[in-house]
Amino acid sequence: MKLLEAPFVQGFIRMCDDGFHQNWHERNGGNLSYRIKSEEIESVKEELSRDKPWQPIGTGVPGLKGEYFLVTGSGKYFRNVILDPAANICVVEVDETGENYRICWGLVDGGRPTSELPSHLMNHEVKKAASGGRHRVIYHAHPANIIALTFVLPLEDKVFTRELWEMATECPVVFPAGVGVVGWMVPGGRDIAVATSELMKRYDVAVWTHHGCFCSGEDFDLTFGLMHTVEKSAEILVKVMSIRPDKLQTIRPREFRDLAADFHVTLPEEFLFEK
Ligand code: 2HA
Ligand code: ZN
Repeated sequence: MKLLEAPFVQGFIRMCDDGFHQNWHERNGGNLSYRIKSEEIESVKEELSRDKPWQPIGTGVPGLKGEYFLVTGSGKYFRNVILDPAANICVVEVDETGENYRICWGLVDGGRPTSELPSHLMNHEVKKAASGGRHRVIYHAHPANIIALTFVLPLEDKVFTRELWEMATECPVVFPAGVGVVGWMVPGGRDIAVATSELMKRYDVAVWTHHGCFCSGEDFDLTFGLMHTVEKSAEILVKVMSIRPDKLQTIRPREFRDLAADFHVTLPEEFLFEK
């Protein structure tokens, strides 16, 4: 099969374009990675090269040794992915030590995989283990309302989780584990990767203070839908806070428990505190 026609590549390209049209990817902002299934990589193997040098990831991901990923390129713009995927995204392979990667396809005009490769791969390693191999997509975006909230809410998991849950009845069903918050850190390196992947052991969503958001999911629909739901909820909260300083009514802890019972989700009691 032609790599560019493979359904997983088409799904990846569509998600980049959808994210751009949501206004989550100004300039070269954001990055996306997909852990490719063995039958998918097998179906495109004629187009994979073994000639490029191994390069250090900058962290160790032994749980991903031998795996292949489709990832956006460092400095590349999401808005250009649909026009020229081969110049803006790439397939990378992780070596048998989990310390190095090499480019097997793409970035035809040169370049490197996303500057957030350490965060993506450490999150993949954690989510692969935590989900029994089901999670395959890690998505980083810069949605304006989530970022805005990091200036006005305390940077605590329990505050972000509870406020975002209250903004739409679907939210506790879509992200029942809640939302983790990473304080401000320099992006692109191992430290922020470690902090994020620590939160990802428990959550599918991590907010990066004054920067953006990371989401993890099983496929492109679920992961894009998760970012979309969190950002929509943040938008409602920004509107509510703009209209008046306090809510006249909201969803109460008892109502969250009723919802959890009917929708068969478990909501941690620590997020159902009385206010
Ligand atoms: O520019 O979003 O976090 C890509 C990024 C870095
Ligand atoms: Zn970013």
